[in-house]
Amino acid sequence: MCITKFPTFLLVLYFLLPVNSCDVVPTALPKFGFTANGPGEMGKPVIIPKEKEKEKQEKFKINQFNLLASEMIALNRSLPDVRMDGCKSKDYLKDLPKTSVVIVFHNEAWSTLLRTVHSIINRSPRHLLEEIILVDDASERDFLGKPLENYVRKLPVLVRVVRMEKRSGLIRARLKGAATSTGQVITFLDAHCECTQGWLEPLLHEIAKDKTTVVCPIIDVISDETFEFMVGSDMTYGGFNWKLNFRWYPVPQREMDRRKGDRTLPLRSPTMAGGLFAIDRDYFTRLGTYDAGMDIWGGENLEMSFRIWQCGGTLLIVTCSHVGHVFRKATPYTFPGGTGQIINKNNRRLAEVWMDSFKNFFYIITPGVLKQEYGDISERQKLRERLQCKSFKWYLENIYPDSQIPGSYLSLGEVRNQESGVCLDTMGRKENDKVGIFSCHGMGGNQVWAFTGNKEIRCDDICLDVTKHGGPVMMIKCHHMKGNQLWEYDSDTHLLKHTNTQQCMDRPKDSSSQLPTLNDCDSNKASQKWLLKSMDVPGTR
Ligand code: LR7
Ligand code: MN
Repeated sequence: MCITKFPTFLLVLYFLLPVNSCDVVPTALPKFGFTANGPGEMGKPVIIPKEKEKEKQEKFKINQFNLLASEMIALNRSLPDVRMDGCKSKDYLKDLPKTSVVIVFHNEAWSTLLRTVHSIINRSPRHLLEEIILVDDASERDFLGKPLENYVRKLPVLVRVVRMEKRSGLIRARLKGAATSTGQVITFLDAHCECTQGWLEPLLHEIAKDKTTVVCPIIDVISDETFEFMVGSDMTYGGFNWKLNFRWYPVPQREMDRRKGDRTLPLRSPTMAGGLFAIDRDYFTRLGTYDAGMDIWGGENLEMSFRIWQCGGTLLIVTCSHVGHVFRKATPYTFPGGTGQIINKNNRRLAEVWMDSFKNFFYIITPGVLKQEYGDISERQKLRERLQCKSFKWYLENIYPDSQIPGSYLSLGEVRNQESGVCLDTMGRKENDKVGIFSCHGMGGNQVWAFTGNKEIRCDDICLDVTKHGGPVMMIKCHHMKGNQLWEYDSDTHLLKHTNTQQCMDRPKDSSSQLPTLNDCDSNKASQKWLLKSMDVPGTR
């Protein structure tokens, strides 16, 4: 039966090889065994010739990356050693624990999945690798069935394929992978990664030193267009914004100072991207593994990050460890139940369990999520109590003082002009544009501002910023350095004074202008009086 799937030249091959037909790689293209100058070797980009442009575009749709390019690259392609020089001469502990590597996938491409597996096998010291576990989250591709099992059986490292009975999402699939695995450390990877020279030892070293340390490599970028391998930066770390989107932000000076400028030392990161990390098995269990009430995709990375820090652990980016990941611009698969609903549900679960009253930042900027049901969270709340985890305020103040959500704030809501009933309003404009002014509507959205303990007026990662007398008042990315983003509020006079110019926020001179201005402060002027009002978040329990 399987024979008929293959073109004649492969059939011939079949009779020459001591395997049954189903053992043959399911598509004819992905190759094992590289040649020094083959496509993509040493992480070089693969350029598809013009005449194949159409085929490229067709295949791109399947996985939302250039599948044609990926299939031209050997499954065991070579990569450059991208480590900093100081990393190459480091000594690691003698008795490092063994790891199981758990990879979950749904409809992953053959070439990217197997290139992940080969890169692990080829670049991990064998005595540190217990096994590789592939968890199939109910994929609908024939080649990920028996052919995958037959292929991995012949590899020199134990690779086990386990299957979810129905589509469950990456969170529950990882839980199954973890439960199946036996290594002392569990390393999770996405299904389209490539490990580089020396990636594993520094990760295991940090865990061996302290079992409550959770470690991530630097995530290098494998281009979704060319599969070029591009070195990731050690000068960014994980954060998040008010919408609870994971974001990379520049490593702050305090973290450089703590490491005395040595960039080869692990970096304390407020959050992790989620896909690539290693954790001690017992610590994973004690910490409450994952929230199994989360579906499909999203939110679990922040949930775990908050949990690690708030419950006494440490989250590090180990800058001597590099693993590439294919970043794509769109997801290729379906979200049963709706993309928005699933992500909102997961985010509500993490906000409700871990963020205390700071969840209001999330709710006020995306009021639509309040309608989203999020199921029973009592077990996770009990976990938080049992582990005696610290507050979210503690996390913001001690682990993430440069967060977009301020650890302390005087108000979160509208900034209302007392006299005229107009409010500061982003007008839907973005960064580097002027802030506007519009009738107060009390609905949050574009009229939500926090006056922070650091005396910024900010909406998410945007701060009100003035560079010259008389304004304009600009919306600039918050820089945490006070300067032009420093304001003072006098709750008696209601004046909002910009410190550098020593001028006060004023309503526009001419009523048709929808821009606030700065004028010399005058507490007798009603047009300079602003009410900083904290809004209620309805429906929170
Ligand atoms: O239903 C699903 N079942 C799955 O098994 C949906 C996904 N998956 C698998 C999928 O095949 C892949 O191996 O889960 C993995 C992650 O999904 P991706 O690769 O489609 O998404 P992503 O790379 O954008 O995912 C990032 O965010 C996720 C949030 O839930 C997870 O935390 C991913 O692990 C995470 N990936 C990374 O951190 C890699 C670096 C990206 C960044 C920043
Ligand atoms: Mn991914």
